[in-house]
Amino acid sequence: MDWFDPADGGITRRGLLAGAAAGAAGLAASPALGQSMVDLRLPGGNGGRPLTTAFPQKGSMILQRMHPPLLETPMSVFDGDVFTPNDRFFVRWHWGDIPTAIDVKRYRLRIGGHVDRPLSISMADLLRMPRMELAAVNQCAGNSRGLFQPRVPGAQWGHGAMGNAKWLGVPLRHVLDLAGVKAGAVQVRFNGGDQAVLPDAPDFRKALDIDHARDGEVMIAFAMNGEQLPLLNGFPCRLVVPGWYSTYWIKILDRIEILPQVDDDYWMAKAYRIPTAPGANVVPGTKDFPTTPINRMIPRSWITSLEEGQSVGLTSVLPVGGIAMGGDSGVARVDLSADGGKSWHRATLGPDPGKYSFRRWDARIPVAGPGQVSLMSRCWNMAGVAQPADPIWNPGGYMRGNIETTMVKVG
Ligand SMILES: Nc1nc2c(c(=O)[nH]1)N[C@H]1C(S)=C(S)[C@@H](COP(=O)(O)O)O[C@H]1N2
Ligand SMILES: [Mo]
Repeated sequence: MDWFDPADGGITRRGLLAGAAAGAAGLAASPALGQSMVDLRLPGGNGGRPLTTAFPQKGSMILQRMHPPLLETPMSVFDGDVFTPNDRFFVRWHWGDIPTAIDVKRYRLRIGGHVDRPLSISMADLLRMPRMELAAVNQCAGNSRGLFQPRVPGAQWGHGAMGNAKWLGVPLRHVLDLAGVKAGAVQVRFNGGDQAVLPDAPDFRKALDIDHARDGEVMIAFAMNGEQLPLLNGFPCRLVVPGWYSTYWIKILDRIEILPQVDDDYWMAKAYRIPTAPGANVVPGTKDFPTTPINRMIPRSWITSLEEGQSVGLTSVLPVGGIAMGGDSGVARVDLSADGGKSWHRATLGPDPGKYSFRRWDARIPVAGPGQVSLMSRCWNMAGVAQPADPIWNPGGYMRGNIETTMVKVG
C-alpha cells in the first residue's frame, strides 16, 4: 500500500513500476489459453469456456474475449470471502485501445466545463485529499446476459461479470466543490484513458445527474481491497457509483466535465438504455419501446457452495451457502427452497459490510429422499423488494434479477 502513503503525498517508485510493469508484462503479448474449461450451462449449449491465466495481475479467469479483454469470474470464487480478490475480479473494456502502462507521475485528472475553476489534479494531489472507504458491488449491466431466452446479442456472460470490493478514494463531491460547479449545471460526464479504435467510433463516456454526482457516495477510487487497482480494473483511479451498474464506473478516469445540459452522447442517448416498463421487461422480440438510461441495481442472490449438476451424498439436511446483494439498498433477508420454490426456509445472514456490498448467507435445508433437487435462493432488500420468480427480457440483455435455480443430485 505504500504507493499512496499520505505522509509524502503519495507516489513511491514501487507504485509507479507496479503500474508500468503490468502493461509490459502482457497486454501487448498474446495470452496463451489454459487447458481447463468451465461449463456455464448457458441455454443453447455453448457452455464450455476456456480459462486463462495469461493476463497481468489476474489469476484464473473465464476468457470471454481476448482483445479488448472480457474476463469473467468463476462462480467458485464467490464462495470464498465476500470481497472478491483483485486478481479474480472481472474485466470489461469496450474499445481496443486501452493503455498498457500508466506513468502515474504524468497522470492528470482534468475537471472542466461548467465550473468556476478548471482543475488539473495529479495523483499526488488526489492522494492528499479527504478520503472515504465503502464496500460496493461492481456489476455489469449485462451480467448473466447469456441466460436470456430468447437469446440476445452482446457478451454472453454467465453470473461472473460482477465483484465486490472495499473501495478507497476521494468523494467526487470534494473535487467538484474545489472546481466550483456553476449554477445551471445539469450533469457530470466522465471519460477514461482508453480510446475508440476507429476514428468515427464514439469514445466511451458516461454521465450522472449533478445531484447524484454530489451525493457524497460517488467516489474517485484509487484502491480496492487495500491495494492499488489492477491496470485492467482502472489503475490509477476509477469512478465508483455505489448501487449503480458498473457501466458508470469509468476506469482510468482522466476527465470530468460539468454539463449545463443532459449528455446527448452515444453512450447515454443510444446505448445502455432499458425499457421504462416495470422491471425493464418487454415482450421478447419487441423493438420499439420507451427507454431510459440504465441506473440502479436490483436484489440478486446466488448459491455458491454447490455447483450446477453436482452430486452430494445421501442426506436429509443439506448445507447450502451463497451470496446476496440488495442492489441500491442492503440485504434484508435470504430464503432458500429445495423443492423448486414450493416451500422456503430462512437463511442465516453473515456480517453486513454495508448496504452496497455482497452479504454471505448459509442455510441447512431439508431434502426429500435421493434424486434431483432444485435449489433456489431469493433475496429481499431493505426497501422490501424481493427477486421475482420469472426472468425478464429486453434486447440489451440487461438487469437480470430473477430467482436462479441450481440443480444438484442427492444420493
Ligand atoms: N474507461 C472505461 N471505463 C469503463 C468501461 C470502458 O470500456 N472504459 N466499461 C465499463 C463497463 S460497461 C463495465 S461492466 C466496467 C467493468 O469494470 P471492471 O473491468 O473493473 O470489472 O467498467 C466500466 N468502465
Ligand atoms: Mo458493463
